[in-house]
Amino acid sequence: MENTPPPSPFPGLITREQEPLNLELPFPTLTEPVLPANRLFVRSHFPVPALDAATWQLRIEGAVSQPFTLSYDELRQLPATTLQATLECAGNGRARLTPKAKGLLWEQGAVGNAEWTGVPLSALLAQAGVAPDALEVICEGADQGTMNDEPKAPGVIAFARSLPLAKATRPEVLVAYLLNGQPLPPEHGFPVRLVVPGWYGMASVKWLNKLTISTEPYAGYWQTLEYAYWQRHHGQPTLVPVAEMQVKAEIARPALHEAVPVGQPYRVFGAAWAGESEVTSVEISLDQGKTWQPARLLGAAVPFAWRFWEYSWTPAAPGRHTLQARATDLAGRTQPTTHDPDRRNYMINKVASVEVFVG
Ligand SMILES: Nc1nc2c(c(=O)[nH]1)N[C@H]1C(S)=C(S)[C@@H](COP(=O)(O)O)O[C@H]1N2
Ligand SMILES: [Mo]
Repeated sequence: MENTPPPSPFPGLITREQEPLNLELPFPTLTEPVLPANRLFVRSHFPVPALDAATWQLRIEGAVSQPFTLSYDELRQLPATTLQATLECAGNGRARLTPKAKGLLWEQGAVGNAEWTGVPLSALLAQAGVAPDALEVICEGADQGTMNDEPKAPGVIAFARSLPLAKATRPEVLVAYLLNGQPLPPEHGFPVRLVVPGWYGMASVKWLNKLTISTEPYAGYWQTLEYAYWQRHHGQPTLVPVAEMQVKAEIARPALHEAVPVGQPYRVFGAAWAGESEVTSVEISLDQGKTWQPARLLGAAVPFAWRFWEYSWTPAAPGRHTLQARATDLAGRTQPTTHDPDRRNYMINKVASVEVFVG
């Protein structure tokens, strides 16, 4: 029918913003550890650029001995790596902050896990010959626009983030062109994006078209005015770019305010991830955090990917109950009970909490 909109290419995702496109996974619908491309959340700051793989180029320049330009076909001929990576937006969970935070109010689902294929960034850096005094790689996307919230960006800017060389040269950081074995969908960065496993999503620059190797720390819009948080250095709060994902468990089921039958076993289910580390345990509390019981980790640990977990709960009494979940990583780091205001509206990993009705 003429007046019917075309079917959504992202069935079931929650629209947080239409333009630019921002879509969230309804987390209680989680079932598969590797999500199909149309179930991955979408986070964009500008309209999706219409790019053509036949004319796309990646320029590598700056503090290098051999600047060069790479075409899509040339990139696809280089030795490739395939890996899983869980990408979480640094603002995921913002809807749970009080007082109400500024920014998109993501609930639980600005996170997803998928399989990516691409060329290790380290190979391109080696080909360019990075100068001995180089510090960072500034990674720029083809999308552009104006940022009008105060403090405003100075006119039209691109999306760009820098990666310190220590991370940029790790084997897991990919210049990716396949998502679950298929070319990237336009919304996820077609034809080529960066994938930075273990780091919050903003590091994985989509529509990648330029790498500038720099000898100075980059202080661009996306790592100062946005995606930066306070660290206390020398007694002074200092803005630092958001980087590694914090350890976190999310409860998929029961969903918030779900009705759960009394006296029957209920399968509490969710996912947990730990940035560059590994989830070593997930625990559940039914008494506001006084005591914790171990949940069961499912499947095998996959580096940089989330891990599903379950816990069998038989509620004994009707009424309101609060379920809490927390994960711990290999370094013994666990989740805080409150959000540290120094993190501003990013890196939200306070203990997950879901209120349900038993009856
Ligand atoms: N070029 C470009 N890259 C980008 C963004 C963007 O707006 N433009 N958003 C970033 C943010 S904040 C996140 S969380 C991830 C989301 O990736 P996805 O949309 O493929 O899920 O992309 C990152 N890369
Ligand atoms: Mo993000």
